[in-house]
Amino acid sequence: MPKTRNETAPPSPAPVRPARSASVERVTRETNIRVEINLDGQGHADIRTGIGFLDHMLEQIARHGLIDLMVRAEGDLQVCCHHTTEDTGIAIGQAVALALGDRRGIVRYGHAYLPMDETLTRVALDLSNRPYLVWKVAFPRDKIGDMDTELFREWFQAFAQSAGATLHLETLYGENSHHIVESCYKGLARALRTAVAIDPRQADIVPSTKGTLGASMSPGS
Ligand SMILES: [Mn+2]
Repeated sequence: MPKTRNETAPPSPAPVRPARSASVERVTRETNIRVEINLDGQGHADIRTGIGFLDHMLEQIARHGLIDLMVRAEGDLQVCCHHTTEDTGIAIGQAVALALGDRRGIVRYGHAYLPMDETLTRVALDLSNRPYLVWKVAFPRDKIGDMDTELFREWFQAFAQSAGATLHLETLYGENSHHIVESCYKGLARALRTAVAIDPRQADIVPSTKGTLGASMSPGS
């Protein structure tokens, strides 16, 4: 008896998930920002904010998060770095939230202990759609390059708010301000990499007992 087509057909391949990508354009009287993100990328960074040190930090998110990230920012740097810093946090957070969609299948939680020479920072992240920042980071110096170190809290607050993330950062010890802030961005990158990953055991499930992590969810999930 001849074999049927089904008996000889190779097993069908696992369905391929489309890459989770998004783009955001955010224009105000203070800044003009464009962001493109691919959460399933390879860590490619193409960042130009007009602030060299901020570029260096945002590149860490891409490289250590395995996220492809393009950022173009034209801000009122003649005023100071404040608006450009804060608004890149908003726009990158928005892009992460858009790319995550209904957050189905994600691991949701991520954390990292990030050493950098004498500095150790702990980052814990919940992509809960419940924005909250805990910031226990202090800098010995007021400035790094052109940037006031107090601006980094603004960046992480803006990111947590617009990404819909509960985000806790604490520098446990450290002396060099450059290392301290860089450990925060690298720690965020590592925590994000874990939290946005698709968990194969719950790939079609929204990881909440409420059944939703969507934008219109009520508090308490
Ligand atoms: Mn550095």
